[in-house]
Amino acid sequence: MYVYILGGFLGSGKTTLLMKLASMYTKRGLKTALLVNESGEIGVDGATLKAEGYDAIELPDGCICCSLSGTLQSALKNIARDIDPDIIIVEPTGLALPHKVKELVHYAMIDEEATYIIGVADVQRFEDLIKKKEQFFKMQMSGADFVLINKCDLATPEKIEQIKAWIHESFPEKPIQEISAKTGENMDKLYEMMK
Ligand SMILES: Nc1nc2c(ncn2[C@@H]2O[C@H](COP(=O)(O)OP(=O)(O)OP(=O)(O)O)[C@@H](O)[C@H]2O)c(=O)[nH]1
Ligand SMILES: [Mg+2]
Repeated sequence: MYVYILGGFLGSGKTTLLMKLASMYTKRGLKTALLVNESGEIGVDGATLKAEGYDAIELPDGCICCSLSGTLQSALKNIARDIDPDIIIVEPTGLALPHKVKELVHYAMIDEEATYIIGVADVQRFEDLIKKKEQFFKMQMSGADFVLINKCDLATPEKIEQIKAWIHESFPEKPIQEISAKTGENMDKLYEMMK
């Protein structure tokens, strides 16, 4: 069982990406369960995800990396026991610290093969976020196994390169990939990275 945690600020595109990944894995015959701690604009809730045919659990309001840590852990255990998926994708809120979520996953699950954090950065709001919350952004990305620059359909190649360079300077060891979770651009490359 592989666990993917989508880490990124409010509105960066985590839910959009979650839906794309879920459909990609399901099409490839992998049983995928979704765990969302949603506070989002798109408002995809557990019921919607279930209606789309996914095994989905929606966690109540609150943050799964702090006040809801116990709820997260029991949800993970229930998913493993009742659904036994190949893949679990977890979307914390945009204010959560994904490395804390990862620690909780480790404590909760004895049979997970690997847990990865996918960092999601928003090309459109990048400069603004760095201006206002640089430290928080760095903390959110610090545990990421790789960083996605999302919404690349909205930016020029030069802009994308600038952001890539900035992220590379802060995290030289992390692979960086630009994608559009909306149009599906480079999702094939992401899939390769996730294997
Ligand atoms: N153009 C474009 N818009 C995108 C892309 N990904 C997400 N969006 C839009 O950005 C907005 C926020 O996307 P969400 O997927 O809800 O972002 P989120 O990270 O789940 O948001 P929170 O759960 O509130 O933190 C929505 O209006 C999406 O349609 C993208 O690749 N390109
Ligand atoms: Mg969301």
